[in-house]
This record gives sequence, C-alpha cells and structure tokens, in this order.
Amino acid sequence: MPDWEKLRGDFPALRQQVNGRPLVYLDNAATTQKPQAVIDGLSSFYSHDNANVHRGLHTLSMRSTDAYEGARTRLARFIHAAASEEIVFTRGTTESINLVAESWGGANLRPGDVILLTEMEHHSNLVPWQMAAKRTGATLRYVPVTGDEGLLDLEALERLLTPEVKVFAFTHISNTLGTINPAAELCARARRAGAITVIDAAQSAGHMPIDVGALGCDFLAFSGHKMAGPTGVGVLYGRRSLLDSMPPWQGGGGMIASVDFFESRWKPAPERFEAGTPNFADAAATGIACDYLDAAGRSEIEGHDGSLALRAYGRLAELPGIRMLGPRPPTPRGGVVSFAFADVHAHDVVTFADQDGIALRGGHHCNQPLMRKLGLTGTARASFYLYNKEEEIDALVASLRRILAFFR
Ligand code: C6P
Repeated sequence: MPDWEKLRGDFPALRQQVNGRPLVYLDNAATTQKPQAVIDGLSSFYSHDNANVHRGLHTLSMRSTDAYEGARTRLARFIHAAASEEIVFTRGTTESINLVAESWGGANLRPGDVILLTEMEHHSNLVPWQMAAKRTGATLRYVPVTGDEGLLDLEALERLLTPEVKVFAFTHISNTLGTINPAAELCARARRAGAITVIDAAQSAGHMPIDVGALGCDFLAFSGHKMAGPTGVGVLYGRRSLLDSMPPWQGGGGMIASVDFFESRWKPAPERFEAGTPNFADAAATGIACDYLDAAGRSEIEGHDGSLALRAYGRLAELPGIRMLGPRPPTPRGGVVSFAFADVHAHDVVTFADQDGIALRGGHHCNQPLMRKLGLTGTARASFYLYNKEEEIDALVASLRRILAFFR
C-alpha cells in the first residue's frame, strides 16, 4: 500500500490555511492539485529546454521535441494504446470530443443516423454531438438513468442500440453521480450493433488503470489537469485506422505534408490533428504526472478514492433531510459524492463550507439535462483524490452540521 500521508506531502498547495482553517480540498473532479515533481518539471523545462517543437534543427528545439514526443509515448503507455500515433494532444477532454464529433462526425454521419448518448453526460459529451447532429442531419438518442441511484438502464440499451446507431458516446465515471459505467461491456454491445464508441474518461483516467485494448473503445478522451498534471493539455486516443481515415478539423502549421496556393495534403495522425504550436511544455509535464500516478499505483488510487467516497456517502446520509445521489453502497463508485438539501441551496452549502476551509463544488456540474430530469437545480459535491484522508470527511460532516443548524 502506498504511504498516503507521504504522498500528500508532495502537494504544496495543500499546505495552507483557508479562512484560518487547514485547507480541505474536495473539488478534485473539477481539477486536482499538482505534485512538486510536476511543478519542478515544468519550471525546469522553461529554465533549460524551451524552444518550439518540430520546427528547428538546433539543440533546444530537438530537446523540446524529444520531451513532447516522449510525453506522447508516455501517455500511450499510460492507457495501453498500441502506438504513440494513437495519441493526439488537445487542450482538454472538451476539445478531444469536439475533434471526434466534428471530424469523424462530419465525415461519417448522415440523415437517418443516430448518435447514442446517456442522460448522465457532461455538456462536453453532449453539446458537440448536438452540433454534429445539426450539421449532418443525424438524430440524438439517450440511454436513461434510473433515478437518484444513477445507474444506466442497461435493458433499455438493448432497444436503443439499433442498426441506425453509428456512434455511442458515454462517460466512464459520472462527474455528478460517481457512477462507474461498465465501459468494456458497453463497448462490446455497441460493437456488436455496428457502432463506434467514444469514452469520456475525464473522471477515470487519473483515478484507475485504463487499458484501451481491454475496454475495446474506438476513442477515449481525458484531461491532464484532472490527473495531477498541468492545465491546458488533453488527450484523444483514437484507433489508428480510424484517425488516419478522418479529415483534419483545424488547418495551419504542423499538420500539412505540402501546401500549394489552392490545395494541401495532410500528414498522417496524430500531426494531422495538431495544427499550430502545441502546448508542448505542459504536455511534457503531463508525462511526469503519468510517472507520478503509476509510481503511486493506479489500482491503489482507485481503491483509496472509492473507499473515501463510500465512507463519505455513509456519513453524509445520516444528516437530516439530505438527498444522496449516485449508486447506493456497497456498489462501488468513483471518488465523487453529490448531495442536496431541499431547504439549503447548494451555493450556500459551498460558501459556508469555504468559511471552514473546505473546497466543495455546487451547481449543475455541467449536467443540466440530468439535473432537470432529477428535479434538481444543483447539488453540492465532494470529490476525492489520492491525498485526501478520512479526517477530512469528519471536517466536512461537522461543517455541514453547522450549516444546517444555521439555516434551520
Ligand atoms: N468536469 C467538474 O465536474 P475539461 O473541462 O475539458 O477538462 O473536462 C470536461 C469534462 C468532461 N467530462 C466529464 C465527465 C467532466 O467531469 C468534465 C469536467 C468538471 O467539475 C468541470 S465542469
């Protein structure tokens, strides 16, 4: 087992007081804190190696290119991709999904085709598909969520996966419900029905082992900043044959084989999808985050985050008048716990918890359709990572008791 307390010491941002109390950072689904190794790696890159990539023959440019391409290889290993060419760097999960919806969707969707999503999708895996549907004449269909316990209705899936479905895009772990979807099974069922699959791994990539081969997905999207890496880096994994068959979605430097006044030819993937100067410094530091997480142990992180979330669920469920969302214990869940009070607004919960040094998130969490379906305007949410500890759940429960006493 990792020495969690020692690992916690690697995150300088956690060593501070907020409003006179030790910081309790429980907003990890929004973004995680960064270990010293990532911060130092970024600083060292800018101090020694910084130059534009793929453009120069001088020493610094070669070092920079090696760091960037090394990170690509590292990310491929992180998710067990077959080749580094299957890794496209983007700005985040959002941009990765937009790339697929625009490029693959534009080339492959026609009127009469169906895009299958689930009711628990983050706006990032919903709005790009709405836009693709508008452009191509395809229609949208949703796998229902069962209710507050937040599971996918797998019986309905059978009915919904008709031959018209060309793509099934779903989240691996819900950022509001904490539900862990059976991704490998969903991919297998979609494949049998002739649809390609897109997994939104924003909430899973940094919290559990990921093997795209074992999952059997065609695309998988995630963000570096939610897995101890810097902001501004996303990853799109794409099956190589699919990526190479797709047209570019942005034009510019770096993505062309040759350019004439009226015609251009593209490089193969992944360069085809990386027009302009990429975010090479942050990409290199994302590789360091991969090293950090693998050294800690991703199965261990999964166990740690999941058991903190289960424990938090149990403790919070004891509070009077609370409405808990997501799978009921002992069903395993990701490190996310959402809850609501009929008489205290989620924003008040978050504002008052902040007075106790506790960072939560409140609102619709970019899940407006799901909130509407559940009859909620928003929830308060605690989300955990490898540096959180049980005492922080005690602090959260004590703070919520104070908030309830104040409002009632
Ligand atoms: N969720 C939260 O829940 P970006 O912003 O591109 O790095 O990630 C978008 C995204 C996509 N899918 C899921 C399941 C997500 O949870 C998120 C980001 C954050 O607090 C911000 S809304």
